[in-house]
Amino acid sequence: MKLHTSLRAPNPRRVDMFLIEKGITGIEREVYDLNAGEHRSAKFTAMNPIARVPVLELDDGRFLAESRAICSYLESLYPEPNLLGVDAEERAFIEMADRQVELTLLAAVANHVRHSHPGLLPLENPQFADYAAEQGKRMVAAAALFDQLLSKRPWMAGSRFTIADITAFCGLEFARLVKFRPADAGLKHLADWRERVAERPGARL
Ligand SMILES: N[C@@H](CCC(=O)N[C@@H](CS)C(=O)NCC(=O)O)C(=O)O
Repeated sequence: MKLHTSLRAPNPRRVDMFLIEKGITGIEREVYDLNAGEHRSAKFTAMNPIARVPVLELDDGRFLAESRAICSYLESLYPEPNLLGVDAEERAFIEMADRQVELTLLAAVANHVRHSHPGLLPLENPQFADYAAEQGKRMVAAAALFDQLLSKRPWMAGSRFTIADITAFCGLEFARLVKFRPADAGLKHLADWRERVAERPGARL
């Protein structure tokens, strides 16, 4: 297998953190410079027509895109430690939590950063300030929502660390580019959770 990826981007980071948490090593990597547009090359879009990283090249020559799909595939090959759920019920609830984190928090962070940070102009051109501002509000609202959820449970999907925590952590790390930090926003439960995740090996990228 070979991972086609990039540095400092939240979705590639989700897969990298997943790999570390599961102790999976030895996967070859090819790193693309997104700001230089390397992922828009004919070579890359032949692997993933929507020109997004990460992409996992399988040993049979097929290309698997989408961070969550890549993680699901890797979990089927390397079941332990389990991060996606041990039975149908737990898998469904972890997927629910992960999708809610992705579609609210991570999406709002990504849209806000992409439309407001000058360093993202090569990827998001034109940038729309009004849209950035609205997405910034949604980012804060989503963070507040998960802060409330974490007052009732220790981890994003319930009682144990799962892929939903990886998705949320990678989203919040990307938000640091616009200086958004749960602790500064007074979101104590989210800040405490973030500190616990930051101590994990997968967080030290
Ligand atoms: N839903 C996709 C999103 C992938 C994605 O948006 N990747 C970003 C980096 S975090 C990217 O490739 N951006 C390139 C671009 O915007 O041109 C996934 O989960 O992998």
